[in-house]
Amino acid sequence: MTDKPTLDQWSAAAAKEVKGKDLTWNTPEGIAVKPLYTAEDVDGWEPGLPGFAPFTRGVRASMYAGRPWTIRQYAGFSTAEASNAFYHRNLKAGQKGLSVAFDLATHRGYDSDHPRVTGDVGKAGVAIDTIDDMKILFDGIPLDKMSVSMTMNGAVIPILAFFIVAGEEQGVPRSLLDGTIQNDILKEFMVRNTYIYPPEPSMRIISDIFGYTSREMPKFNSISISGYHMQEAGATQVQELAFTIADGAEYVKYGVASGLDIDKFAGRLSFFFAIGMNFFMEIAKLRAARVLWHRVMTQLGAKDERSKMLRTHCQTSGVSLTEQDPYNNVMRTTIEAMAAMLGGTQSLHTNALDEAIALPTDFSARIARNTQLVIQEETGMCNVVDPLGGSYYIEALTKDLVDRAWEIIEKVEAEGGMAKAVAAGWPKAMIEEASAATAARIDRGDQVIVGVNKYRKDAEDPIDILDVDNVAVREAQIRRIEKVKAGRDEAACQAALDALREGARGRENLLALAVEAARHRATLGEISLAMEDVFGRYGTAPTPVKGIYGGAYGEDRQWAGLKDGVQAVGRAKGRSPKMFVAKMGQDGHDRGANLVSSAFGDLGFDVVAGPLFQTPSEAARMAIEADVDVVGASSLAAGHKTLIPELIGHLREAGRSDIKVVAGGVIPAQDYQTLRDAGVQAIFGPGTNLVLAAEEVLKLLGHNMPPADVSEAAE
Ligand code: MLC
Ligand code: 5AD
Repeated sequence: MTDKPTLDQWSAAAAKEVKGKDLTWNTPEGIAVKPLYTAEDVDGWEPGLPGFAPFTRGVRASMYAGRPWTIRQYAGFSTAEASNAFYHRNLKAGQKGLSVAFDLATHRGYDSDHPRVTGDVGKAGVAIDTIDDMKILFDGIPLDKMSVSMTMNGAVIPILAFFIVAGEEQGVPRSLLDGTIQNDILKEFMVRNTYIYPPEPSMRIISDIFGYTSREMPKFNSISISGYHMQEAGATQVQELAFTIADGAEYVKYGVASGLDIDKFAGRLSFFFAIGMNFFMEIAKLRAARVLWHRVMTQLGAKDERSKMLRTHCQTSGVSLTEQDPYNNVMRTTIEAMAAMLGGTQSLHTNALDEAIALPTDFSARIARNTQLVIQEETGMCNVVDPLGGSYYIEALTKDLVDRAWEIIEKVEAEGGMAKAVAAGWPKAMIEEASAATAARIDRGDQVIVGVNKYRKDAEDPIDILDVDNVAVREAQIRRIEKVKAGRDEAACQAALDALREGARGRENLLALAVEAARHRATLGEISLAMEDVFGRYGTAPTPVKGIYGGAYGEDRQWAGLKDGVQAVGRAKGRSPKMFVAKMGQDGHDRGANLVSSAFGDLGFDVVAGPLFQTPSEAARMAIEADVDVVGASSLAAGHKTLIPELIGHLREAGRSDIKVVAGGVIPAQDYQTLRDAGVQAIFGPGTNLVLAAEEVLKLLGHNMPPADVSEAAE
């Protein structure tokens, strides 16, 4: 018999195989992942059993062996009719729960006839203006049987009111409504940007919803505390974990401060995480999240174990998917879906392969849904609870993530909680720094994206994508708004809106008042405005991070050459080249705009980072007043074909057609010619290398980089 080999012997054997190369993997969150984990790494760590505190191994004893997670695909586009038909087709094909995506006009509390939203109606989700739209959306879908998630944060009061009244008019009392409202405003201020009101009244709205739903809607999840959008904005998994749990703690504190008993509402709080490509880290993240929430809720004084149980939805990561070689996205999503289920999610959305450029078609939605059906019904993976439990690596990662996230949570708490931290801005800055570092890693090729910065195809094959005609949708919506307004008891409707306005001044429950207004056919815009009259509308200016993107390039020759180029243009002009980064329409996705501002700023451009939500004429005015050389319009929510041509029109009218306009973001190749015909001089789609983009912009400003550098960059 030979002796059991020791860890030292293993180390020596491995070092010999790789000739002494360091096999440690330093992840973006600063975790040094070793090439081997053993019992020593989990000494003193006890994950417990599924269904029992702290729920490390899952919230249910039988987990998927008893009931698989809910296949819940997020969807919505164009009109209520079109989305309703899509839902019916999806349910017939195996989807189990609904999840509504609203358009950006709706998110931001505007009716479709509002002049600020012409580019956005029906584009990124379904347009909902009135209770009639909501009833059509759920036509033929019994709201006492089907659980419905609604991703709504800004206009959460009118949307939830419409949902309640749609149920009533379907014959379903609100006590039987099953579903989830996102209702998570803190992450909106941090990363997603579909807020309407300032932070203080926004937090009151959340407490009002907790109060109303805990009394009246016992089956309804009153919030979906979301880390998803943080990861999409560039957060590391540790940041996502920490800020999400800290957000949850903050909401609980506000609920308690508003007079609610913690155990009366905490059992209906739910969570939402992103699942990216770091497979084992994502599995560990969900396990760590449950441990952390249990700890936080125990500290906050919850007694009922259900109040401390973290139930979550997951969505595979949008940013991990690519426009280039899009069929790779099917594999990426499969891997991510497996991480979500091995981590023990309750509900899951799998992204479609055309994610990086458009909303799903029936074709791409089918593959996305089938990804989950295949895992559930063909693989046997659901039959064993937490099959990775006890893996040295998974358990060690879980423990490590708990410890690292806890450090950040303690910092947040020491500074007075998440609302204060968000107001101070440091969580957002941390996320943007991580985002800039990731962009630089990818652009430099240090982090591989197959088909983008390695193994790229010479030419991409076009795929069929969904294109929504926002002009037609808007016209149809306006007709319905007019019809609803013409058919209502105007005096009763105005009285209900006045009561809501008064309630906003006082302390009455805003949701209860909005339900009354919805019954009287007040529109979403009217209900939102009644509260805006009292609370005001909130806005922020971006503050791009400095030195992170450029810092990653260090002494890089190509980078130095570009900086020289920027200086050369500056000498010719007598000042640095100036770029205005414009965000038009209701699209609050600012990751791309912030990255461009950071990278171009680091190169020496004088960058004017425009505020969110400008109209094309406001953007044109600001560009002219700042006397910029180029406008970079960033569009991630499909409004580009309306908004960018309008911007160019305004510049021309003002006699400033010399100002160059370039476009970047989620712009499908099919739209390039339309934009070029309108006068756009360069287009940077998803996966654009910012260094190459800067070269092209310099070229537009009359400076050509030496050809040697160009070929080097393309390698
Ligand atoms: C579950 N159940 C079991 C069981 N497993 N019973 C016995 N044995 C088992 N093994 C019970 C549960 O207790 C529950 O009943 C019921 O079955 C349903 O299960 P669930 O686990 O609660 O699932 P679900 O209803 O799907 O709820 C999941 C959730 C919820 C709690 C996470 O909040 C949810 O559906 N969230 C979805 C959020 C979402 O889709 N968001 C989209 C965001 S997109 P009971 O009676 O206990 O309730 C986005 C993108 C953008 O945000 O635009 O930016
Ligand atoms: N339908 C389907 N998926 C959507 N997403 C956003 N809007 C929709 C929609 N209407 C996806 C994004 C991203 C995440 C925010 O949800 O593409 O992954």
